[in-house]
Amino acid sequence: IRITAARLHRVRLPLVHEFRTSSHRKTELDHILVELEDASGAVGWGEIASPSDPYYAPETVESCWHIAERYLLPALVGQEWGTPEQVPRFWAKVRGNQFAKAGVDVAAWVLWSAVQGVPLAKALGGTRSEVTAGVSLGIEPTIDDLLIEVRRQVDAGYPRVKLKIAPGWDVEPVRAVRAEFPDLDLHVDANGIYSESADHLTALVSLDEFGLTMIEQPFAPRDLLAHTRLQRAVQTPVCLDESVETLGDLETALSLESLRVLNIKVSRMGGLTVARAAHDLAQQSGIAVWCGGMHEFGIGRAANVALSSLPGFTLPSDVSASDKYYARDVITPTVTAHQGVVRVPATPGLGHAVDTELIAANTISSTTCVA
Ligand code: OSB
Ligand code: MG
Repeated sequence: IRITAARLHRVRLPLVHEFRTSSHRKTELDHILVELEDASGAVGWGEIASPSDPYYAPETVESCWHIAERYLLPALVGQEWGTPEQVPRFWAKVRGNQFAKAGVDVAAWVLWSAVQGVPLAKALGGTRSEVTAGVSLGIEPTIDDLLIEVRRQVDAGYPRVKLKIAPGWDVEPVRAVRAEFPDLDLHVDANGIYSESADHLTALVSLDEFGLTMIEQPFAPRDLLAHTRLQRAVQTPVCLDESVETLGDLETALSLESLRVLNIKVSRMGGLTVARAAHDLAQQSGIAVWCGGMHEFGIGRAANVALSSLPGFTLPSDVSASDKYYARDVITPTVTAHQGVVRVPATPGLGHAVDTELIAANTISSTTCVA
């Protein structure tokens, strides 16, 4: 395959419900859609799902645009390649910038699987025809508001709920949700906001009494030893998200016993090839994995669904139906869930048509790179 043209589209969509975490607050999202075209005219789409501010990871929408436009697309366009595993080599010199890389990597996988006539999930080695989704709920103004949101999602059929926590919004909201939903598969995500101060540790250890499935990323990304120490002190499995950007990070975290569960995100790991390798390593190491999300539009969401079809993804994902996030999504049909179950498409490539009209109507800026 030879890419002859590559386009970036910065697209803005409003969220149906404001989302707040310990690190950010959003009512609308700007994601960069990546469109790769090969010499035969075939097209593959990917999505750069970076948050706008550098609070989850160091990247921003602007940094992703810059890296993709200046480094990733020029390195790829005009080059000959056989399989998508070869694509990241073109930008091997570029350090970090996983979100930017992930969007281009996904576009290459989508293009390649479409040209081969195989579903993206099959191309990756996926074995499931359906995957189970949970939901991730943000910090709400009050505990009553949170209970309303949990009720809404449980009624929609989602079997697992994750709650964002932060100091001052942890033990009490979890206690309230647990009291009303005693059997719910429930876990918490702190996005790295806690320290090992006495009051923070008291709160984290107190969460042990609520039968949570996991505590996700309590401490800052590089603080692997803090996660190791917490895991020794609590029964609840510690899950890593932000800490694991590369396979090397995962190896280090495994050898330090910093985690018992891994959240694998296509965006955070720089694409499907690395995300799949993380899945393989976790599986060999006996660590349960699940697929996390970054409020992706339909293109990134469909890639997450495809990744989740790999055999090691045994825990419910954060890849909920499009309508939890957006009134209109950029693919047709949109991603849907019935009782929390999402079907994995069996048609070639992405398995969804891309709604180029909706994209054009919501595009803020675009650029093209040609051979
Ligand atoms: O930590 O998983 C996270 C959203 C933005 C930034 C970080 C995270 C999240 C989510 C949302 O939890 C998951 C989703 O529903 O896409
Ligand atoms: Mg997380």
